[in-house]
Amino acid sequence: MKLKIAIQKSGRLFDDSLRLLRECGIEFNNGVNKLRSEALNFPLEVLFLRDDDIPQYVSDGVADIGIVGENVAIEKNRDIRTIERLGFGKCRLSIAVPRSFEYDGLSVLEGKKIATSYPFLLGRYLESKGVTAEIHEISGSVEIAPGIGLADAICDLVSSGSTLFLNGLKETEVILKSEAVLVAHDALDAERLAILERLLFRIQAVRKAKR
Ligand code: PRT
Ligand code: ZN
Repeated sequence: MKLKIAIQKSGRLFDDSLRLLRECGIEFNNGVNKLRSEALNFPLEVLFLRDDDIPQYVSDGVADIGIVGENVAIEKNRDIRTIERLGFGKCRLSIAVPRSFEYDGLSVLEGKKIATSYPFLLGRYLESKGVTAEIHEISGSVEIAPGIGLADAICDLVSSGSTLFLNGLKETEVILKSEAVLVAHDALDAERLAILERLLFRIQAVRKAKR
């Protein structure tokens, strides 16, 4: 019996996800085919997937656990449990408007068009604040939307802020502070739970040693 963990195949979370497992003392064959890989010294099998697919694979039980940005974990709105915050992949999901836009509070976005890849998180936030806006879902290059007349504002991930700056935008509201999280299927059997406990113990030890 092996616990199956889904991690991002390539992208911003790939290196740190694999590094965390290695720091937990888990070794892998190099020359893995990058679809799946079995640990040599721990009952763990790694599945390499697109980050967007990880919540579904974990809720369906194809993977038992996964490492994914909290932004993706919440946006996909699947039945999964967040087990542990992992301290890397930090960013924020923010609303931004053109620099010339006179912004004096969220209510100025009433009736406006906001482009985002995070319609669920944005919709939930606007609703909690009692603001009604038109959410325009696009899958990439969100930050160019205001410049080409597609939207009045955007809601996207920000880390340094330089992408916003380069596109003439300013950040006005932070709606989520995100980092990579360990998520789990919500009904793991006892055998899998026992392996997860062992893994979690090591992850927590690694995280403590870094503080
Ligand atoms: O191929 P796959 O679908 O797996 O990858 P992806 O392209 O969807 O995701 P990827 O690798 O870009 O990001 C994976 C995760 O990293 C995200 O879900 C976040 O949890 C986290 N993360 C951390 C970020 C950033 N920082 C980040 N800055 N994800 C994206 N960005 C982008 C942002 O969208 C914007 O375009 O970087 C740009 C802004 O960066 P700054 O530094 O200019 O502000
Ligand atoms: Zn993705």
